[in-house]
Amino acid sequence: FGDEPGADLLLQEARPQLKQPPLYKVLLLNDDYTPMDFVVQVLEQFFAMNYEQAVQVMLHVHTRGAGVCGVFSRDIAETKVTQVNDYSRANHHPLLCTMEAMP
Ligand code: TYC
Repeated sequence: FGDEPGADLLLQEARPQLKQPPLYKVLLLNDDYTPMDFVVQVLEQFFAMNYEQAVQVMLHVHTRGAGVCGVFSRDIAETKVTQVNDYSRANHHPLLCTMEAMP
């Protein structure tokens, strides 16, 4: 079995990592109802942005329809999406956060 794929794993040898774990963009979507200051607060709280960065991203989303909040591993991206959507719903805003695999 010496030249089968994975044979080195059966022999308990280390193999150099050929693929990095996939990365995901976390996106905010625009809507007509969520207050701008709430979106800025979300970007500061959940994405560690300073006020100036947060305003810039919020205005990008407001004018273009969607925008990137950050790029993360799948687990971290899923957690951000859930936290932002739960927080928005708890505050009765329709703000939507989603994620997208990077090419
Ligand atoms: N469009 C919203 C307004 O005019 C502001 C807003 C910005 C909402 C970004 C969502 O992801 C968003 N109040």
